[in-house]
Amino acid sequence: MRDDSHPLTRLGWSSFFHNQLEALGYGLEDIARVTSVRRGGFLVSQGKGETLVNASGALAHRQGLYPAAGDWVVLNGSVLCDVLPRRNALARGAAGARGKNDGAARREQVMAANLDTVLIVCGLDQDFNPARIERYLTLIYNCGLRPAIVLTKADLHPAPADCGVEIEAMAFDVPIHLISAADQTGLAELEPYIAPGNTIALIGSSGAGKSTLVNRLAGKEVRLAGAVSQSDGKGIHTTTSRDMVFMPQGGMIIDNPGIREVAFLDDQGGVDAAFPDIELLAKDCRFSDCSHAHEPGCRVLSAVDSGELKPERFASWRKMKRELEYAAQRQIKNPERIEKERWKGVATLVRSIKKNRKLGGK
Ligand SMILES: Nc1nc2c(ncn2[C@@H]2O[C@H](COP(=O)(O)OP(=O)(O)O)[C@@H](O)[C@H]2O)c(=O)[nH]1
Ligand SMILES: [Mg+2]
Ligand SMILES: [Zn+2]
Repeated sequence: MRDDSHPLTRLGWSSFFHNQLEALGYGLEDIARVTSVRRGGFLVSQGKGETLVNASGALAHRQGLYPAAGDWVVLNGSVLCDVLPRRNALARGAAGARGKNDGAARREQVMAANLDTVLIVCGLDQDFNPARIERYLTLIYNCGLRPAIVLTKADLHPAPADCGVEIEAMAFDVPIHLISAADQTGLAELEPYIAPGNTIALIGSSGAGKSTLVNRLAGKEVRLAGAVSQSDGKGIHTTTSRDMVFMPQGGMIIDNPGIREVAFLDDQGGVDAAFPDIELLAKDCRFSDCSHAHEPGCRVLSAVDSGELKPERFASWRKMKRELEYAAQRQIKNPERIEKERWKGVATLVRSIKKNRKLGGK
């Protein structure tokens, strides 16, 4: 669909979703986008204001289809009755599930759907933590999403550029933006991410500076930004809802889609994508299935010995691999797999139609 005047286009509607409509039997007038997930229902928009709706009972029982912020949904009057297949989704295991041997680890939770970019926001105060950025990168890659890194509060650091260089060394091709919301430097670099129709999500720890960033980009106070709590040094949770903010630039920002703890889904190649230096070395290991633990002729271990690969870097790779192995054992479903399962039926149908055509044509 290339009808720029349609109100849904402003919300990010694209041919990807439009092409599904006919097969699913829905009309464009039934479509809305979820802008907020509330205790009492869902806020949705069709391009003119927002309305509160409830999910149908049938939808509530379909696993993996609980609507998230950014989802395109189908309305039947004021009832949300279906979720359109997602282009992508930011998802993790249920909060607090890491390391616990209960059913919670199996449940994956979609935090935000249909995103163009995920911005990792990290403050250059006590929040600065390269290992955490690595974890976020892996999560984003595993979800098939595109990351960018925002190092904010540059005004609080004596040598902010050094932090940029340090992150650059581990994040390779990921764009890095050094900004300060306080003195408004570097903000212009972020404008392309929120160009008309684009949707981004901001992730980062509480107190990192996400809401302040949204406010500066919006040019007014649209989010509640809070001080870092004095008592425990952790940020107080000033962001309780998962709201989508409509930016004057024409794009949409989902501020803080509820990550408190990154619990990993099974490895979709995300670790390798986040550690291309180690992957490159591993190509020269004597054994192709080398685990880089004790094997003779291991190129990765020799690089650690020679100082070519930093021991901390190697340690965080090992830690990540261990966590992913653990998560994989839990048989967690990822959103991509849920989508695949959903479409398997359709694909089988299409194949059988093609086959019949071929046979008929002979
Ligand atoms: N000095 C400085 N403080 C900032 C900056 N950005 C945010 N802050 C402060 O950091 C605290 C947490 O910010 P907030 O936006 O609420 O973080 P959030 O939890 O990630 O949304 C607030 O006290 C902000 O005023 C910045 O660029 N420089
Ligand atoms: Mg906030
Ligand atoms: Zn090896």
